[in-house]
Amino acid sequence: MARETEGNAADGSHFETSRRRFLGGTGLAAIGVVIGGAMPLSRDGIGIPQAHAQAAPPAAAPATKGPQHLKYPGKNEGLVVLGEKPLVAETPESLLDDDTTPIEKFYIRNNGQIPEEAKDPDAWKIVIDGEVNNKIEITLGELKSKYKAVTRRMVLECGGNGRAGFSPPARGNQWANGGAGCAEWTGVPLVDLLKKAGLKPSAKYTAHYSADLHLSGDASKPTISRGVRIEKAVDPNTLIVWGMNGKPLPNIHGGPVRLVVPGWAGSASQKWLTRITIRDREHDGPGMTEFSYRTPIKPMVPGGKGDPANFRILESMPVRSIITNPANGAKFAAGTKELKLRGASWAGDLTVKQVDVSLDFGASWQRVTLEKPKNKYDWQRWTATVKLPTDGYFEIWARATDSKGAMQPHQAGFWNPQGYGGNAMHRIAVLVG
Ligand SMILES: Nc1nc2c(c(=O)[nH]1)N[C@H]1C(S)=C(S)[C@@H](COP(=O)(O)O)O[C@H]1N2
Ligand SMILES: [Mo]
Repeated sequence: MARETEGNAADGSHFETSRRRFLGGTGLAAIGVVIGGAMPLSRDGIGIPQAHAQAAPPAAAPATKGPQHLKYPGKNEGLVVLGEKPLVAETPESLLDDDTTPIEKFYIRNNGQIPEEAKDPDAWKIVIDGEVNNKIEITLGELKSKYKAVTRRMVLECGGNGRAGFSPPARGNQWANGGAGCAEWTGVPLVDLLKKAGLKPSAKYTAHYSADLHLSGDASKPTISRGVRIEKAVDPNTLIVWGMNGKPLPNIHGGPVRLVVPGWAGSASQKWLTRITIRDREHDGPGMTEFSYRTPIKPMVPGGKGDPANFRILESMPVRSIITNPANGAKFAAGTKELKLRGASWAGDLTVKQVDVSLDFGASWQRVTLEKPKNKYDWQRWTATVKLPTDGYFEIWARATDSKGAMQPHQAGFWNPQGYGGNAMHRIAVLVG
């Protein structure tokens, strides 16, 4: 859908040129330049739009250095590189404006080396073993022909999404809100294979394995091997997928075949899937232990050391909303009286009940028009029209509330060493006139 055609009047091509120049820096930093460098924004103050945090890595990078853009075949150059080895790139919120995230705009998260593309995808083998009555060995070709495929639009979100909002900075890739995307996934519910294999009463947990080499090149070390409670594994929305947006799953996204465990930390969604071992206890592969994908049971002191005994596994992701149009740093003609906003929101295993926006730093809020999800685990798109009282600098804040009543906080809280669960509300800055 050509969304550009339905945006704000000021958001036409004429303006587009100047905005691009305007955004040559790092969004808000660029506004600072435009209005004379007097922007009272700091990374830790309440007035810091999260999008700014994304462009400002913790170790005080020179303020003039903008985001590094991704150069990867088939990928949009607007993606921002968070790490090169392994390759990690996030999607700026304004590039998540499509109802279904196109492959070219979908975020990338690797922990190890990217494998060579499979020469013969249908010959790819998947094994299901462990606490099952009948071990299964199946090729992708057989999986496609013998099982009934489903297609669902579902959010995949990195467990560290929102990490850049933590203060002091948490360890790991400094995601703003773009470690997430919503694609149409085609595959077979994992439960259909588990039924065929026959789960033993002792089956408690899954362990996922794949073909990507560890960064060190040591083939005996799995790059990452996470798992989920058996209840999540048998949820009909947990899929073994080979299709993304109607195309074969690209290699960079784990093709020819991966898991999609929607609503939970993306790390459970093993790419280049080769084996699922059913275990009789919580899995303990790389990414399961100590502080990895775990959050504190009792809140800990920010920046503190943390006691592994006080941590539990992160499962469902928290509620989040993003403003996808306008972009952070957008500039509008003098006299613009209203802005049309678009966004998306999602809430892990839950749905989103309400999204509100504020133009006055949270003093007053206005409810948006929120769409229903297409199917469970789809994100919910929203729109709103806000009135501008005058020309000048405005921040637009958006906050979502999930179906259980939990609302996004103003600041990322419940600090933890690896920065999970950061879902501070998204803020953007716009300049009118
Ligand atoms: N084999 C393998 N699977 C993996 C990973 C990985 O490094 N190797 N990264 C995980 C993490 S942390 C996330 S967030 C998602 C990212 O999927 P994407 O790159 O398709 O966006 O894949 C998960 N599956
Ligand atoms: Mo992730």
